[in-house]
Amino acid sequence: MQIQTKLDIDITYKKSFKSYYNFMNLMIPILSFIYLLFTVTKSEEIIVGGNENRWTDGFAYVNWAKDIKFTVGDVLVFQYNKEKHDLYDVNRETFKSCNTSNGVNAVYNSGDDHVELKEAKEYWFICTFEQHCQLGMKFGINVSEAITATNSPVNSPINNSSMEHITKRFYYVIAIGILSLLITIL
Ligand SMILES: [Cu+2]
Repeated sequence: MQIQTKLDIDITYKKSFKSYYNFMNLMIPILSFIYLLFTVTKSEEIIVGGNENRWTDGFAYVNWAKDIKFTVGDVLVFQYNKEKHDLYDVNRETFKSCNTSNGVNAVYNSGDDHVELKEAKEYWFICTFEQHCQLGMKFGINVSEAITATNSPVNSPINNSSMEHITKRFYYVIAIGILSLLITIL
């Protein structure tokens, strides 16, 4: 009789233990999905040239920029020695010619410029010191519209950039799913 009771308690305990994990197994992917929805549009600060190079001469910014997807809301961070460099936001023609007598949208020279990409369009940046622009201290980017969870039409075509954002989060959800599955098995 005593043994029977102990066994009953054991089974009850195991059952509640199991149902706790079943609950978590369900909740984790759901919470992950909610997280995914709310983080798709998260903007990023992007250090131009990366941590090692920043904004300087003798670095191929065109190559650096071509591997990055820029979306509206991202902030470009230009850090440089302001005695040696500056930053001009220009149009395509001025980008090509490096002649700033016209086609200048904005001039920055603080040495730590944070440029928010407010519109889905092409942006062109150059340095006007010496021959820096001609030697490659310049780049252009194509900024795409950020997809938001709330206001994007369901059937709108998804651009590559936002797709990449979603894919990253998708892998995160898969990883969490596998993890919670392992917890349940163990
Ligand atoms: Cu320069």
